[in-house]
Amino acid sequence: MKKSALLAIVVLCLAVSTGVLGFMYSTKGDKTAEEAAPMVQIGVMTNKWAASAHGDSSSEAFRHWDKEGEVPVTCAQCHSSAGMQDYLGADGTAAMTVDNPAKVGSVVDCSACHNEVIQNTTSVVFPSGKEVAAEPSYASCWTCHQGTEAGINGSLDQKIGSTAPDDKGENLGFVNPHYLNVAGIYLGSEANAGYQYEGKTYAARFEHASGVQTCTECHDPHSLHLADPGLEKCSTCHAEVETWPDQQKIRRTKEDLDGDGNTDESTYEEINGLLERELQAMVTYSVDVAKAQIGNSDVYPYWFADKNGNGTQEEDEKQYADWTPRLMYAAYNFKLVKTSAGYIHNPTYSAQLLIDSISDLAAGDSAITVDGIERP
Ligand code: HEC
Ligand code: HEC
Ligand code: HEC
Ligand code: HEC
Ligand code: HEC
Ligand SMILES: [Ca+2]
Ligand SMILES: [Ca+2]
Ligand SMILES: [Ca+2]
Repeated sequence: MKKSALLAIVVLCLAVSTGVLGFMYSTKGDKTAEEAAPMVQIGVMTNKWAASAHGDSSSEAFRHWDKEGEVPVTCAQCHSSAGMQDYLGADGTAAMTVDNPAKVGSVVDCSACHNEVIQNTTSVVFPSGKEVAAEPSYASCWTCHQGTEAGINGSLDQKIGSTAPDDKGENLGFVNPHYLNVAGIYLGSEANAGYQYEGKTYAARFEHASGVQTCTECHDPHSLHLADPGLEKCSTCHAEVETWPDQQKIRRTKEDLDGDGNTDESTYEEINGLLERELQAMVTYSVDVAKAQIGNSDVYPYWFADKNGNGTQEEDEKQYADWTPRLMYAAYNFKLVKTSAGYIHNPTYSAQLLIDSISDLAAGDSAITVDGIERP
């Protein structure tokens, strides 16, 4: 038997025996058929979940703390089911705060989403302090997929303090928005996940179209794949979509977001073009203003001192240290958009954050231009 299947059965037995799922189905009457139907459904959900990233007990997202022996309170909210219940107050502790470290070895199991608190949720609080009205069907997604930082009222403000935009300072360093902050990107200025520059206005949530608005209208909450009928649902309105990854071919709007003169590109390509252009601007600025070239990589520490200027990290090239406020804002927005599939969850907000980062770098370095870019 596969390890994941075994785990699934253990979790299911635990869940049912401790009554975690009890509130989902109150068994009325004594007809066996009536009682059996929910059990079959639970089995189907369990199988889908066991094959998903949430049920993958070997993943780094759940194994990272094995050596320490416990998941600390600052991480447990999203990396352990017990931590999530502690955060929600579903375990009898205070709500909105994780009171105890969690045992290692747990995943995002049934009880993370199926509990009394989630079932009665009416709003979710984001790292910026913004509280946004939410329904139970996606409140759990928003609670974990909200990152650990805010562009406004977060560590960026604290670290930068009154340092001038192009100055270096002792406290400066990369502020990491963390992974898959999809709810933050999706909500735009309603959650302030991005660093929003003064004097600019930002898009609110991505008002997409009926039936593809919320997390769980698009994602099956158990398999995490696109909910049945999958990409066919997109085809009704986006004829260019036939099979995966055709969602990356979608285009509705016409602005030349990345300013490369090509307006026939897909939204995915425009956002990628902007990411490339922003990275290029960061490199130029780092050489001209910070006097030390920066490089980007997908793995920790994400930003390194590119001493030989070849764009890749060599062994002797350590974590980047020559930060200025402008470079910090740009690096924060870059990682946020890059790791949240911004093109699909909120293309307008994503483009605005990247474009304004490029404009701000240009204000500090006349070698950088925003030529051709059309801000949506
Ligand atoms: C608000 C929710 C939240 C909090 C709090 C949080 N994380 Fe995460 N973290 C996530 C999500 C969601 C992912 C999924 C990443 C993925 O699938 O790539 C993740 C992924 C990770 C990963 C795996 C990256 C990989 O390579 O797959 C590590 C390591 C990690 N987080 C460390 C931490 C640490 C350390 C803390 C505490 C200081 C923490 N996280 C706090 C939500 C959170
Ligand atoms: C990431 C969150 C999440 C996890 C983990 C999760 N579920 Fe669900 N589940 C949901 C959501 C959301 C719904 C749909 C509820 C709604 O539409 O209000 C749902 C619906 C269900 C339903 C159908 C109920 C109905 O009325 O249609 C069953 C049965 C179910 N889940 C069982 C499980 C089991 C068993 C597990 C663990 C193996 C599990 N779920 C794990 C979020 C989750
Ligand atoms: C208790 C925290 C928690 C909740 C609740 C939660 N997630 Fe996750 N989610 C995570 C973590 C942690 C990962 C990374 C798991 C891994 O790497 O195996 C993840 C992974 C994912 C992935 C896969 C990403 C990838 O890289 O393949 C998707 C999609 C996803 N979640 C969507 C959702 C949706 C939709 C909901 C709500 C129904 C939800 N999540 C609720 C914590 C959570
Ligand atoms: C319009 C449908 C739609 C909605 C609404 C939606 N998603 Fe997605 N999501 C997608 C598609 C499609 C992808 C795959 C994008 C790709 O890989 O090109 C995706 C990818 C993801 C990923 C993986 C990102 C990665 O880089 O691997 C996560 C996590 C996720 N979505 C979570 C959520 C959460 C949480 C919500 C609600 C705030 C949400 N999604 C709302 C369609 C949607
Ligand atoms: C009911 C019709 C409808 C369905 C179904 C639909 N969309 Fe859309 N989509 C739209 C409309 C209308 C827009 C333009 C919205 C706007 O710009 O305000 C859009 C815009 C988009 C964009 C941004 C395009 C741009 O140029 O900015 C993406 C990406 C996208 N949809 C992906 C998807 C995916 C993936 C699915 C399937 C999971 C899907 N859509 C399903 C109607 C739909
Ligand atoms: Ca608590
Ligand atoms: Ca273009
Ligand atoms: Ca190098």
